[in-house]
Amino acid sequence: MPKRPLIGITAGLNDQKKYQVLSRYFMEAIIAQGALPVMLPLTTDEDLLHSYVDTLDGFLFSGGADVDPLLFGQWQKPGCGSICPLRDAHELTLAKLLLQRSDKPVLGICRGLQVLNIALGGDIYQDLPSEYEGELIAHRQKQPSYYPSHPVSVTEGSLLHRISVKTELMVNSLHHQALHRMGAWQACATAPDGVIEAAERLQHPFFLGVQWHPERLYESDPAANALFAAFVEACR
Ligand SMILES: [Mn+2]
Repeated sequence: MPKRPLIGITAGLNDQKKYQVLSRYFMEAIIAQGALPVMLPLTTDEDLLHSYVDTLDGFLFSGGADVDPLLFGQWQKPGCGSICPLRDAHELTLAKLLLQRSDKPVLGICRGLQVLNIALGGDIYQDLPSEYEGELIAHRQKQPSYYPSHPVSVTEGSLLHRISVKTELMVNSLHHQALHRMGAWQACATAPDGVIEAAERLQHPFFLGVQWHPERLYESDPAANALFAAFVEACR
């Protein structure tokens, strides 16, 4: 049996702040590609996180609560949702360590995309419906979460394009925040209303984030499956 790549996955806290919580779909999507998911403890200890970065083969920044706007230089606005300061600090510390090296593939999903953008010096809309300058389509879909609800157009020649082989993808949409000012990476997919739906870092072999939830799509959608397959392959 080939060795399974070890993939660290960030997790959140439950409402009572007692248990760490992680949607099972992230772990199942990683297992489906022959890799071994490792749920990361919510720590800000740099030594401990260094050990994880050294030991594990890749890192998935998963979905979850909103990021504290103070971390990107804004006061909290009324539309901002619930915040987990410990998770913010944990993930930003981990992202900073991962940006210092290029041998550890990174995939961000939903909040994960947003956290990576903030780690790269960018910011986000705290609440799209109350802040977006243009006319929005629905990004909190009414369909079930495993159902694609809006298209995204993918930048030709991008890593995401090479993986998904298409310049238009149908994706699910379960977010009210989104990238605003870009950090030190490139947008590589946008929704019809102009909302940025994916980004990647060209200096890095695999450093990619998507706003949608491929972990709810991969069983039925070849492009979502290809995204996890390419991520795990990069981790081998
Ligand atoms: Mn969307």
